[in-house]
Amino acid sequence: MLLVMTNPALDDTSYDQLRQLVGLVDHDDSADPFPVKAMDAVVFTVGNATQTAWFYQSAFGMRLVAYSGPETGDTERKSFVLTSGSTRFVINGGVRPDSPLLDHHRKHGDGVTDLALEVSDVDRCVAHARAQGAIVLSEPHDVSDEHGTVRTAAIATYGDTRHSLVDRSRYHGPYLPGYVAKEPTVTRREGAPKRLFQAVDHCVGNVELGEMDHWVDWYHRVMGFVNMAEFVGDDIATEYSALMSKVVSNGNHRVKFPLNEPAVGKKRSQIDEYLEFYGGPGCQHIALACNDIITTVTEMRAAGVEFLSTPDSYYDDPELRTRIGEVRVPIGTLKEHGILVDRDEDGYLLQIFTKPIGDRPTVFYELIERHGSLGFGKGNFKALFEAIEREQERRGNL
Ligand code: TYF
Ligand code: FE
Repeated sequence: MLLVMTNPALDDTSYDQLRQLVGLVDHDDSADPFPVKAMDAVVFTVGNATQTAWFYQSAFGMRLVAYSGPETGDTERKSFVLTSGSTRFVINGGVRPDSPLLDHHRKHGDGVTDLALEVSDVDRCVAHARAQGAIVLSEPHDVSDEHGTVRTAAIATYGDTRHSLVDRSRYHGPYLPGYVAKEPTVTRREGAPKRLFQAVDHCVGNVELGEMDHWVDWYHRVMGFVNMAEFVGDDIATEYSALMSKVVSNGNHRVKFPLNEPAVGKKRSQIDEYLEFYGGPGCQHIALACNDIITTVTEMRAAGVEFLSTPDSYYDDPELRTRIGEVRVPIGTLKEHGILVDRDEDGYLLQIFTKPIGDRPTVFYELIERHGSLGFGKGNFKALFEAIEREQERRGNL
């Protein structure tokens, strides 16, 4: 059965829209050992949740929808919930000096603590995960308020990152019990697009040298995820990327997790730089699926978001045109905005990458507009990794 969750707390995004946006494939999940519907939320721990919630409203055009904090009875932390289409971000910050969130922040800086997954049977998923040796951080339990009941649990993944498992089928509140609905604190400019992105396309993890295959195997065994075709192997690694990468996904590709490890190359790996500054493995980038990447980049740039620059030679390469064929905008427009383009047997995609968004050279974003392609921009790896290395060099970390 092909069903998309119609989650009352999120804007509806139809199955057909998602199919194009994130590259869904047909899949019957009735025999899956750990059926995953979608990302429930990307949960961040940051040094200043109040200002980060402001950033995601003003620069990423997200809608503030829920809040929990001292004013609502949570004396430990402030927590802001923002959405954009089917995307949900939760931004947490510690209020008291002894908050464990502040310990997390001291160690990792601003980062992703939880890639929360929406599932329909929390108990079944946890039982399977435990049998496969996963560490259960929180046993299945109900949390309730006047809006209903959520059943949830959590398992550990790479580094200090976790996967909360959330069944919200019996819940109608703005996020989780304890949260109150919150009005936006930033007024949208008149005429601004309704939203700048619609869905999370993929979430990438950086792991230690030699650990990538362990985590690929972990996602196979624990979550029943499958390998996607795209990977960065030895050949590309030694030539220019300085990283190896494999992609795992749930059956219908709604949830995709590329996993990177550093490779010993000519230069110091960007993954080593991440691991040093994050203080271990963690989430490296979140790719956001857009309907109109040109408008999104224009809006985000105007709000101060910095993107990696692509050299003119990328667009002036006579082979580019034959490689990509017809795309929906002229190459000149892509060049003007620094947007990369790649084509494979299924179609094409447009993509662009931000610089790291915090103080540490760790977490960044990708914007992606898919037109049939189910890949990750393999044809752009060289140009992309060279752009990342230019930034690494500017930071003195190459
Ligand atoms: O997610 C991906 O695979 C692409 C390419 O450090 C990529 O966005 C891979 C590794 C990396 C940056 C981008
Ligand atoms: Fe990516």
